[in-house]
Amino acid sequence: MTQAPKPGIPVAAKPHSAANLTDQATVASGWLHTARFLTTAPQLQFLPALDVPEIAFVGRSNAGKSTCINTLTQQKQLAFASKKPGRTQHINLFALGKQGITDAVLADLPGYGYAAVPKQDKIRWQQVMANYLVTRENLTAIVLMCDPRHGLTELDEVLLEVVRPRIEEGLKFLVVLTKADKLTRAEQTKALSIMKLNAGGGEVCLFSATKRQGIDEVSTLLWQWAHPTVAIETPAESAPTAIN
Ligand SMILES: Nc1nc2c(ncn2[C@@H]2O[C@H](COP(=O)(O)OP(=O)(O)OP(=O)(O)O)[C@@H](O)[C@H]2O)c(=O)[nH]1
Ligand SMILES: [Mg+2]
Repeated sequence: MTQAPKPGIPVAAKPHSAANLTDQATVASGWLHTARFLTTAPQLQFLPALDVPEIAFVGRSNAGKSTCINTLTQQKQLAFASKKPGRTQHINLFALGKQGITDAVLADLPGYGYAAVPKQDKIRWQQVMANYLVTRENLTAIVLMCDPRHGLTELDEVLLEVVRPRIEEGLKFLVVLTKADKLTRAEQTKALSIMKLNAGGGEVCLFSATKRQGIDEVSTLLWQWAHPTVAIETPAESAPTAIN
């Protein structure tokens, strides 16, 4: 029988959930820290065929994809981040996994929507990306980076249309609201709830590389997606505490 909560004392719905989340984030963060450069390619046909889960970071140019990868992996210059939009021009793959054994891959994709890019290059890139998103066989999840000050752009919507059939088939999907440090608390809450309505069942979270916000949440999700059959052992589960 469960005890009724004492008046005035807040009771957590799941007493151990916060601790478990911290443990999971620690495991996820250690795993992400193993990231190393794997390869770079101008388009899909030059990428190696892989049989481990691949998680792609996509979004508008300058949204913060490369910075997010560097933040999650705790490495300063793994992915090239820059103030100048259009810095990432290839599909860059980073391998993850302990003891040098690759068990997943992160893909940093070039951003789209940068006005100064010549039209031909824009069209070419959109085709490369659509081709990648539709046909990359080991693609397991997509992380769409979106600056909440701009919301979903027309090209974000096009991307969502392209991947919708795969999402319906089980492809995982997360919208990361980047640069949350540029918003007030109230604006963050509002941006989060609006995006939850628009994300079509995908996950949504706030993120800031500068304020180190949302890192545990995103890391844990990526770890879970890459290891769907593995449960993280928490100290409480692996080493039962003595009952006095
Ligand atoms: N304030 C703030 N700035 C950020 C954050 N994340 C990235 N930036 C800045 O945004 C700019 C673009 O970051 P990138 O990571 O290069 O963006 P990208 O999406 O990889 O850009 P492309 O490669 O051009 O598609 C850089 O000047 C970053 O320092 C953040 O969380 N907060
Ligand atoms: Mg980049």
